[in-house]
Amino acid sequence: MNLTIAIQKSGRLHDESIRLLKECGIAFTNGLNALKVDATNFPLTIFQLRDDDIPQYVEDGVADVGVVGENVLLESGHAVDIAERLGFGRCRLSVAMPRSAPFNGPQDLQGKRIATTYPSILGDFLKAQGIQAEVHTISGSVEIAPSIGLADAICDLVSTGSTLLTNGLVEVLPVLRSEAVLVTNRSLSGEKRHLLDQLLFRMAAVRAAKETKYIMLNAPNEKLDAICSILPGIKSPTVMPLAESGWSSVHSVVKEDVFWEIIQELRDAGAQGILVLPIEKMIAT
Ligand code: PRT
Ligand code: ZN
Repeated sequence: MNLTIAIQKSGRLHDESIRLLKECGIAFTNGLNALKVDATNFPLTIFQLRDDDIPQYVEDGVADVGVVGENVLLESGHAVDIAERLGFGRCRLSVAMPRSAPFNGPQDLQGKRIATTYPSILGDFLKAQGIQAEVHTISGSVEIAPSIGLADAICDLVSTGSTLLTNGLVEVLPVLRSEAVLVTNRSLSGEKRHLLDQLLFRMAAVRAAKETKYIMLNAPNEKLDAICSILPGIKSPTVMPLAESGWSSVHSVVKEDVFWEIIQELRDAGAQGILVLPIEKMIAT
């Protein structure tokens, strides 16, 4: 029995979804153009669909799990669980207005016409903020709505902000931060849950590796205590003697987000010949 995963067939989330599966060691034979692709080395079948259909398919159990933007998931309102946040497809859903329009706070949206493809998320947001505005649901090219007189403001996805800029709009109010998420059907069988757990385990190892670097350095033996206290490692650093007496090599791992601070501390503590290497997979437990 295969676990089935729905991913976007083409579009912004497709390549990263495939990359995620490949990084988890999943291989496919038949071309990736097919609607249905079987993995060759893991009991997994991939369905390639329009992103908008994925929450429904996962809720109905047509696919067991799926990769979809949180924005699409929330707008759809389908009942699925989020098993993992995937860290790609990041964007925000924001209200934007023409550059010339005055905006001093959410109350300035009162009575305004806002065009969007996200009426549900926007409607909930406005309600929570106590703003009464007219939500105009349109199916695309939201950014041109103000210039053609269809709306006073828009609510759309923004990543770099260049689409807003070229249409003379400015982001005035963030509504939602979104990224791709792995969603799961709520009544997976024990067998499928077991396969999903294996997949999640691999994803965690890939993510941990991306967040961590392997570090090697040389240090005079009298400085080892100070250096080891800076480098906690998974358990503790590895210390090996160098051929030159009185010197050792120290190997450990460091978190990407504190990496530069740690390098500076290590240099100050007497470390030399520091090498930093990427880690491919990391299984910490
Ligand atoms: O064909 P299908 O229905 O599957 O695809 P789609 O056209 O509906 O979706 P697609 O591929 O455009 O986006 C898929 C998902 O990517 C979205 O649901 C988001 O979760 C995520 N994502 C991340 C984005 C963006 N960034 C993004 N910038 N989706 C759309 N945009 C659009 C935005 O709507 C606007 O038109 O890009 C434009 C703004 O980009 P910037 O860089 O100019 O700010
Ligand atoms: Zn879509």
